[in-house]
Amino acid sequence: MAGEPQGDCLFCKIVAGEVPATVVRESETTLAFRDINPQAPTHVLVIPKAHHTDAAALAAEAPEIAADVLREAGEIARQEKTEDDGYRIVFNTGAGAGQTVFHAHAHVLGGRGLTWPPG
Ligand code: D5M
Repeated sequence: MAGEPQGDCLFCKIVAGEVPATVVRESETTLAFRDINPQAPTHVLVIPKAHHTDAAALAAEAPEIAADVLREAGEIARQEKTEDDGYRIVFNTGAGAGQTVFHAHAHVLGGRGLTWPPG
């Protein structure tokens, strides 16, 4: 069921404390931790604590929490001092777009010049 923890989900295990992560922010509904394979000086993942498979599912199933994820992403940019130079919030959605973990997550990337279009 939407929002319920999934036993085989890596990010549910991070929320449960069963897999370690470098947590940088936490709210009642969200957790933010450093990406294990950083693509920029700042590369933080913001996830809903509840399990939703991707950003679109999150927005449909729990729109308030989708808003929490976006607000936390902005707070991370401020905390990491990437706000003034610009930063990127990315939701890879679907395997074809590079999504490898099917628990919604925002990548917050900053601290270097970011080109467009992305690869
Ligand atoms: O992004 C999934 C991201 O999750 C990818 O950038 C690596 C990251 N990842 C995978 N395992 C971990 C752990 N254990 N800690 C922190 N970050 C992790 P996607 O958009 O699905 O490709």
